[in-house]
Amino acid sequence: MIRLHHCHQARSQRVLWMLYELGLEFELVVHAFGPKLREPAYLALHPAGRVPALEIDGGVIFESLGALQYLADRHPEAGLGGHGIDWLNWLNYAETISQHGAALTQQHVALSDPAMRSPVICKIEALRLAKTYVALEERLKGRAYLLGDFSAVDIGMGQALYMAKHFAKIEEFEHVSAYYSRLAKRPAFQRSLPVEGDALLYAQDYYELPNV
Ligand SMILES: N[C@@H](CCC(=O)N[C@@H](CS)C(=O)NCC(=O)O)C(=O)O
Repeated sequence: MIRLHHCHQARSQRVLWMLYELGLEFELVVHAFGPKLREPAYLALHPAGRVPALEIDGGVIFESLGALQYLADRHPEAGLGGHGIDWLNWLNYAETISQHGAALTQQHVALSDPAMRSPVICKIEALRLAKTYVALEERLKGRAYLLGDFSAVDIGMGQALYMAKHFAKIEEFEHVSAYYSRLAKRPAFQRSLPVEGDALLYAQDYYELPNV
C-alpha cells in the first residue's frame, strides 16, 4: 500500500508527479492547509505537520526530495534515478529555490492581512529567488534536463519552479523557460495539478515585486 498526503500546489506535488511518472497504484489524501495538519493523528506521520507524508513499505517519508530518491531507487526500471555529485547537487538545489518560494508564499498568501506583510522581506526574497535562476540557466545551456536525460531531479526542480514563478518571472531566463515548458508538457506533471473546484493556494499567477 502506498498513500500520499498532499496539499494542492505544495511540495507534495513532487511526489504526486513522481508516482504518476512511475504509474504506481496509490491512495491520495488531500489535506487543506491549516491547523488540522498539526493534529496528533497527522503528526504521527509527519513530525512537523507538513506535506508531503508518503506512507510506503511500512515506513513514512516526510521529505519530498527524499521521497523522489526513494521512489527512483525502488523503481530502477523507470530510469529516473541516479547518484553522485551532480545528482545530489541538483536534486537538493530545488530547496534552495523553494525556501524563497515558501517565504514568499507566507508573506503574500498565508498572511491574509496585508498590514502584517513586510514589503522589504517580499522584495529581498523575490530578488534572492531570481538570483537562484542564474545557476540553473547556466546548467541548462546545452542540456534539455539537469542531468542530460529526464530524471527525478527534474521533478523536484520543475515543482520548485512552478511555485517560484509566482514571485520571480522565469521569462528572461531563456533556458530555464524552455526547460519549464518542456516539463509542464509532461502528462504526469499535468495530472499532479489541481483541477477545477479544488481549493488553490495561489489566487494569482504572479505577485508583483513591492515598490520599496
Ligand atoms: N523540505 C520539506 C518542506 C515541507 C513543507 O514545508 N511543506 C509545506 C508546503 S510546501 C507545508 O506543509 N506547509 C504547511 C504548513 O506549514 O502548515 C519538503 O520538501 O518536503
